[in-house]
Amino acid sequence: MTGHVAAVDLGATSGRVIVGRVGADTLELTPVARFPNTPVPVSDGLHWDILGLYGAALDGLRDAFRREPTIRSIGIDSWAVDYGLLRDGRLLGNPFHYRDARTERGVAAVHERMPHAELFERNGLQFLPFNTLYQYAAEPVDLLRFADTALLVPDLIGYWLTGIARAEQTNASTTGLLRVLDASWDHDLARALGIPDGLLPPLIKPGETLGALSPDIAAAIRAPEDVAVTAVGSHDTASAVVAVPMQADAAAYISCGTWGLVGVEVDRLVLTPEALAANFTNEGGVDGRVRLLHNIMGLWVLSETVRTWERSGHAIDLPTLLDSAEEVTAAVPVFDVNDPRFLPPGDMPGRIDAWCEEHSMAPPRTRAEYARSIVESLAQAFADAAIEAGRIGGVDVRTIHIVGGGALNELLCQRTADRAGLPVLAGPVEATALGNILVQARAAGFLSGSLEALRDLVVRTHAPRRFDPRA
Ligand code: LRH
Repeated sequence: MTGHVAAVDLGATSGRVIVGRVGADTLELTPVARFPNTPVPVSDGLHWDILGLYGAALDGLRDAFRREPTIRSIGIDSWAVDYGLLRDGRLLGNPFHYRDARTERGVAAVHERMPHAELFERNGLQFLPFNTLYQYAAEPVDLLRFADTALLVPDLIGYWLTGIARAEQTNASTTGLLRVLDASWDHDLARALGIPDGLLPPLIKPGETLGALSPDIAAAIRAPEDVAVTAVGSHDTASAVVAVPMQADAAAYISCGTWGLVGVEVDRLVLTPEALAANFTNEGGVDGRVRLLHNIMGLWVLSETVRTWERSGHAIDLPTLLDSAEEVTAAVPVFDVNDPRFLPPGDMPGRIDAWCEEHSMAPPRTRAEYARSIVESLAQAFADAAIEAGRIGGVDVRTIHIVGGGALNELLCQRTADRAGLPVLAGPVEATALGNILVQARAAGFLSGSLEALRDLVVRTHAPRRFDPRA
């Protein structure tokens, strides 16, 4: 039996609505809407335009039901960590963007009370300055006390669609307030950090039903009223990992878009001193798996470089830029893409220059050299993290999978293979939407089985492209 489900997949630069047709031997995607996600700087900081995104998602869903009236279920995923505060169902402000500088305040406030090593024992997370608990600590105390619920972005959209407020577990694991040992809210930690623990909504697992569409929403998007919103791996990276066509005991994955999330999937927590020292995270995966991974700055460095040039009046065509990067024969600097200076928006080429000067390296000279230098630096960071993930997680990594938009960047795939000395299997590009769709389809009964069975379907329908390492 085949059936249809719809995925709302919100990325840091664009969102999409995709219809999936799924059955035992079928996994087909039909993109129905794609819309930009443009963060807005205002006087108090950098925000997401959450209402614009929600409106675009509703328009996309209406199109989806017009094309495919038999859609049974909707699933929502997005980037992690960011949230809206609500009181009596009313949103109290536009969610902040995790790249906003206010998180520095929050880090200082939290670490004064609890150092990272102690937090790691409780929540299993790598240190990232924008983990939700640091963001809460940067909020005005009165606002936190006034709010009665905090919802991460996909949970907020799910709430607006159904009227039901829940915290999906894979994304909740990125807040820093979920106990790593049993995936329940760490109310003691919240209280110790001055975060009202009443803000944390009841948890829901991927595959569980969030609820039926509210009647007014069903009417607005012309959907049958019995369509369910199903919890998926609402952290985009959790959904992407579901759809990596890998053998998890012999592979590392790189979910490469704005970020490069590099790791292995394991079935037990890795809270060792090595994991702490290497700043690896134990994020919650679908079906209780552990995503042992490390955030690498990702294609953000390249896209922000291109935006910097565009802001100064130069039109840049990305495919042409990457072609010219491939032709570069001069040595280019390999810089540390994970240096925190590359996190905020701004003049990326200038920061690369500054990094090179501080490290006594000649900076790139041409646009092609900048692009090549960024690709080489990402490839090196990816290769190192993939091998380290295997070492820390006890996985014999023989293949590296790259999924997401980065799988389209042939130079990046090839150079990652070269630098790791391992084959890279690239694709699917739409891994996040596929993972979202697979979890819904299994919940709806169009499919059955473990993650291995779901990945087997991905292998059969979306064969990856292979890049062998060159000498
Ligand atoms: C990727 C991602 C990543 C998080 C970051 C905030 O989109 O969800 O896994 O660390 O955004």
